[in-house]
Amino acid sequence: MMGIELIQGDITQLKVDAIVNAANNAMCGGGGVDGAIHRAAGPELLALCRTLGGCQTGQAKITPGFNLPAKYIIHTVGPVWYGGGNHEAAMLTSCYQQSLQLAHEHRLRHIAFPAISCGSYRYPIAQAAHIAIQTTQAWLQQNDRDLQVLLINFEDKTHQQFVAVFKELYG
Ligand code: AR6
Repeated sequence: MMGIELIQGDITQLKVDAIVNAANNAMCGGGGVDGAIHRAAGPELLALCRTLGGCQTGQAKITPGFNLPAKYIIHTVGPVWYGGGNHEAAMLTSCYQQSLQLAHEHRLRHIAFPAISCGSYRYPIAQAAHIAIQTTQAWLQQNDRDLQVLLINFEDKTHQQFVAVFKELYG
């Protein structure tokens, strides 16, 4: 499938144009992938994030990558899963679209997403995988056929769930 690759690994190690961070509204760091990115990027990241006024759920903001191998970090805030009746799907879709749009505006060619909302925010993995894959696919087709997108999962189990959804969608 055009421009999308599913891999297992640690997003902080990737030498891509941008990695996406599953941040929170305050943008002041946290646990999970957010904590790992802040540790690897170094304290300058937190100092800059504190000046950005936070980030609304479904929105995205870009910063340099500081000490990371990646040039930029695109911070997006996924929805907390409250059962699905609270606009969770629309907000998760928006996270992917806004992050891809920012990458496009900065003329980036290669970006990587973690499984946004799939940890502390409890989004069901298979449903999140559908949104990640279908939203990215549709966005690339309509807006930027040269952008390469990695969907990276830290844990093998969630990676396998993403692979299963990809096969279900595209064979
Ligand atoms: N590389 C790739 N994926 C990772 C890594 C890594 N180094 N570390 C964890 N993951 P989470 P959320 C996976 O909880 O659900 C934070 O405290 C992890 O296995 O990081 O959007 C923020 O500050 C899971 O599949 O993000 C927010 O408060 C996925 O990344 C809140 O958690 C997302 O899990 C955001 O929750």
